[in-house]
Amino acid sequence: MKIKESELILNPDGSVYHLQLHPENIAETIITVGDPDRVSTVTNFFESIEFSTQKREFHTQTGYYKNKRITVISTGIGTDNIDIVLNELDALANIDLKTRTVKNELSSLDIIRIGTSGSLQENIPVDSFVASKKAVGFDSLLHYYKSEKFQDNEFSSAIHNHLSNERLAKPYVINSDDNLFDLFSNNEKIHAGITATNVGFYAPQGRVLRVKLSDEKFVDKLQSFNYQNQQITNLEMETSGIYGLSKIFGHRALSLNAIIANRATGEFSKKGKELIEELIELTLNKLV
Ligand code: R1P
Repeated sequence: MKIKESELILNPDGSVYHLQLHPENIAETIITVGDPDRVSTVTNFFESIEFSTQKREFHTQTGYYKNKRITVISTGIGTDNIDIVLNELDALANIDLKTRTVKNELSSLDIIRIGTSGSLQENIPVDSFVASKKAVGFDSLLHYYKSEKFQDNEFSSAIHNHLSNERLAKPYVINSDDNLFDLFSNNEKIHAGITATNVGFYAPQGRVLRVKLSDEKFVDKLQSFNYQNQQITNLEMETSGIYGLSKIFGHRALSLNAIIANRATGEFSKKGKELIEELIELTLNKLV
């Protein structure tokens, strides 16, 4: 079935609408970062860059690291942007843009987020790393997609009951790709974690500057949640969307977090730039 022009929007040059990419511009391994400037922090490690473009917050470069072709793309902040990036990457991989039809043979991408995050637990200190085994999405993105079979409903009910706040939608819970997770789990600096994703940086992550929160105990409750010895380790703004849409589309995803703040102790990293560079180099060397 042909997908209408209003649904799959292409630019006059045939590239996908927001990312401004053609199918040949992307590799099968994709690294996502939030900050457009972080794209070149990653590709500075590359031997060569074959392609670069930027539209809005979506900066993309494709090149080679130790002979492996990798695309690095910035998503900007939040799961609303993740909806755009994941759908357009999937369209590049799995839709014939000329005929506007889904390809008969679908392909899977490896999608690895390298981002920053705040730890919720004292034992996950500033300047460490978290690989997200699960994502808990408070953002509602996945509720718009048919996705029930990919969700961990028991975990989701447990956290929803623990938070006991009827204003909040029930969070969706999605696992990382097992193989990608295992690749990063045998490193002593990387903690295995459960990452909560929310729609904002301030009240949705329990930060108070000038006005009160609707639930002053939101972060306390996230910190005290314990389900079958599993705790929520960190908070950020993209992982659940990446995990949810990757599962639905048949891609493999992993989120790697550089812990730059600790919400339990109030500390903030003094070497954020070096920390993210260390995580980038570690990630690239695991992927080759
Ligand atoms: C907020 O400052 C941003 O930082 C974190 C959050 O998820 C949010 O995008 O990740 P990045 O450093 O990858 O952008």
